[in-house]
This record gives sequence, C-alpha cells and structure tokens, in this order.
Amino acid sequence: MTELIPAPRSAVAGSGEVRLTRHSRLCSDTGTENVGQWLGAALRQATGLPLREGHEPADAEGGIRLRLGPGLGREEYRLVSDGNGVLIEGGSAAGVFWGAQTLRQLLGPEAYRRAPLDRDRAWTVPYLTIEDAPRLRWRGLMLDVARHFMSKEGVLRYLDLMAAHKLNVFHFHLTDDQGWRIEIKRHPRLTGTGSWRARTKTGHRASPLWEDKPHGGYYTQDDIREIVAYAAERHITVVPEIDVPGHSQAAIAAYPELGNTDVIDTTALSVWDTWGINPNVLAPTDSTLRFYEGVFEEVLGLFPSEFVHVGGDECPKDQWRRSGTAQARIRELGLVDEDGLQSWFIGHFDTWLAERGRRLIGWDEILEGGQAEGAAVSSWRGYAGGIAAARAGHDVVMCPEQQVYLDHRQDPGPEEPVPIGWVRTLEDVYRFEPVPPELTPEEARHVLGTQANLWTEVMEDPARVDYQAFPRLVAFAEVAWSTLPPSAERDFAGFERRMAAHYRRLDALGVAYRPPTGPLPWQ
Ligand code: TNX
Repeated sequence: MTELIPAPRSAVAGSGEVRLTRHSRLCSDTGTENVGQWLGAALRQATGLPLREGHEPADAEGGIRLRLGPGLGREEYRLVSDGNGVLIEGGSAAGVFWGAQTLRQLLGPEAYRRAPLDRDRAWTVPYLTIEDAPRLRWRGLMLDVARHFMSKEGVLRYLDLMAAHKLNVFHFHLTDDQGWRIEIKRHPRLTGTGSWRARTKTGHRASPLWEDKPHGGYYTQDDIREIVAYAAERHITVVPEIDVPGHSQAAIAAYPELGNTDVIDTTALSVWDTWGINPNVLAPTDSTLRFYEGVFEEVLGLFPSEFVHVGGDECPKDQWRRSGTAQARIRELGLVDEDGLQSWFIGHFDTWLAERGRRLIGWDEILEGGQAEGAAVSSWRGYAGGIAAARAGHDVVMCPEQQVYLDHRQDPGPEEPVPIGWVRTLEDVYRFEPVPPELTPEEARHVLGTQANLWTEVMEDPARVDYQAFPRLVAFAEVAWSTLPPSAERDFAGFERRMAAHYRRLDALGVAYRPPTGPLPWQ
C-alpha cells in the first residue's frame, strides 16, 4: 500500500484519499510551528502548491494539521488521513517531525524533489491511520570528515538524508591523524597546520594510489553553529568527537609539544598522509591535558549535546613504553601499566566533562585498564565490549564493524571499486540485531541504541560517500527505528520490495546509491 521505510508500528488503510490543492492550508498548533515551517518549505519546493499557513483548526480542513497529542511518547506520532484532511499528532515536536517525514513518503517520490515537476500533478494521501514510535532512542550515523573533508553544504545534505530516514544522532568525527577539521580559537595552528596534508591517498581503484595534490579543509565556528542549528531543526543531536590520546598526529604536527618528545622528534611530523594505526600519540602530561581542556571548552560552547565523544580507540602504547616521562607518570599515579595510563587519560576527561554537566562517550578500547565511572561506550570491535559494558552498568551504543561499517565493501564482485574491507551486504545490515539477545532486560536498558559508521579513507568525494552509505543506511534505519522480528526471521524479500519504491525517493533526492542491478556508476 504505502511502502514506508522505516516500517511503522501499524498502518491501517481506509478507502479514499486526501487531495492537496492550491486551496489546502497547513495549520501548525502551538509547539509545532517549527515543524510546520520545515514541512511547508519542503512540500512547497517539491509541489509548487502555496500551502498557506492556517491558524484556526478549521483552516486545515482538507489540508494538513500538526499538533501535540497528549498521551503519546516523546518521539511517538499518529498520522490520520481521512475526510477531514491529514492530521499529524506527536508526543513532542520531534514526534510530529517524524510524522511529517512519513507524510512526505505518502505523497510519492516527487515530494522529495527540490523543484516542482508539474504544477498540475495531483498530490494525494490515501486514507489511513498510522501509529508509530521508534524502537531505539539513539539512531545514529557517524561521519568521518577527517580522512576526507566534506563541505558544510555536504554535511547539511547528510543531515537531511538522516532526517528522511528518522535517524536522530549525528556523530561528527572531527579530528584524526590525517586532519583537524574544527576551528579552535585559542589554538589556531590546529586548523592552520592541522587541516591540510600535502598529498593524499585515494580509494578509487582507477586512480593512482598517491596524489600529490594537497587535501584538506575545516569548519569555522560559525559553520559549526550553522550545522548544529540545522540539525536541531531536524531533531538531530550532533555529538562531536575529538580523538584522544591516539589518532592525534594532525594535532601533534601543529603543536609538536603535544607528542612524546623524549622518544621521537615530533617537530619532524606532518599531517599524516596514509591510513592505518598511527604510533604517534599524545604525551600523558599535564600540559597536554590543559591544552585539550581548552579545546573541549570551546567544543562545549558549540555543541549542546549531553554526550561528547573523546575517541580513545587504537592508541598504540609503544611510545609510552619508551618514554621516561610516561613511565614516571605511571609510577607517580601508582598504575600497573600503559593501559592504566590510557584509562587515567580518559578518566580525566570523564570527570572534567561530568563537572560541566556533560557525559563522556568513547570507543570500546576505553574499557581496557578500567572504565571511567559515567562513561558510555561505542562498541565497534564486535559485540563483546558492548555486552561487558552493559553488564557493568554502562550505557552503550552498538556499532559492530561486522555489520554496520559502511566503509566495508557491499559486494564480493571484482567490479566493486572499494579496495579495502570485508563484505557487508544490504541483507547483512538488514539482519543486524542492535540489542544483543544475551542481555537480560535490565542490562539491555543500557543499550541506548545503535549507529552506522562511515569512515572515509576510501571516499574522496560526496558521490563515493553516497555509494557506500546507500542503500545500506536505509536498511540500518529500519533496524534502528522499527520493531522487527529476530534476525533470522526478518522479511528481507519484503524489505527489498519496499526498497523498489524507496529507490525512486533516493533518485528524487539525488543520492548516488549502489544500484541493485545494472551498471555501477563508474563502469
Ligand atoms: C577502525 S572504528 C577505526 C578507524 C578506521 C576504521 C576503518 C575505530 C574506532 N577506528 O580509525 O577508519 O577502522 O574501517
């Protein structure tokens, strides 16, 4: 009937249809005005209909009415299309917004266009009643803008794509060995030096592996404010990630004193121009902590999110093993080994963030050497880290690389352009179970939700990002939002049938997805 993705909890068809015309109004009751503005703008640009704002409920007759509905959960909504028009009620503006996204799907693929197709086209919504609410409250996408920079406009477009799929957490991976992408006023060389690399490695099989052209870019603080506000209008929370103490070569290239200066000549380092796990990590000194407190202070001023991601992944301990300064620190703090030093580093920021009313989240390596008190974990190396953390009473976001790493190849065929990674097919993603069944209901309450991760080593432009993300992100969105049967019993064939309609929506949105059949974009 309606081929909705993600599938709603329930949809009951009626007979008949609401027809939107030049006389139809859009009426937003108190508390839903911002959603009304968003929906009006989206539908006007696609349909060319004026959809004048109405203020009296009667104005919405035959048109669209938005209102808050008592008794509904925060993100829950009810959409009723009948002889009175379309009514969307939500437990909060967020619920109404997700209902508005459903309405866009009901209007047909052209409702996603940026310019009207044909002013005389009939815009209809079948009579029906939809009751819907998300299964999980953290439905995330992580985008790595460090390995390859994405323009601000590209990021805003991804926020729109997330919203269309009812995803609500944007994990913004802003720093890594290969680039520092956020302006920090008190440390200008982080972007001055750290945002560009002299040459770059491309992921495209047809390209030479090395390109001597420089690669880089960064977001000014004004850009960041714009991104955060744009996300908020779409009921998406932006969680910033500043990676410590590993994945920090770009920062050390900018400020050599941040590195282990008694082990290597850090003044000789430049922003890294290859991929992998980098040995050049931060020195565990007070001055490094003070430097990063300054960074996080500016970050907190820009991002209102409860959670702040501090990375914590892939921090090789070799330099700490050889550094007299690091060894002295281990003795002074009474630690057992270098893993303890990593915990001490993360623990410092856990307390520091808690004192400022925020919460720390880190990759599952932060479990090694003892986990900081209030810290939450992004479980990426499979399920074990997430299960252990949930059992110990820590909150968890499940993002195991075996199923939701969208940089991994999606087909074993030789024509696949991505030269690295294991095969994670659309069906693998669709059968992903974000809440490990071995957890008791009590433990499972610590699973905040799930996210798909897009690392961009092999994605040098936005079209490559689209290709890796879609269609798998669509399957992921359904897993995160909809209450599906256990993995093995999921109706993948049914999902594929609904996808046939969804590809038309992605076409209208201009998404360069991997086509299910036919030639690939670069063949
Ligand atoms: C591991 S996932 C990483 C990233 C890479 C990714 C490639 C994680 C916390 N670290 O730095 O980009 O693998 O798949």
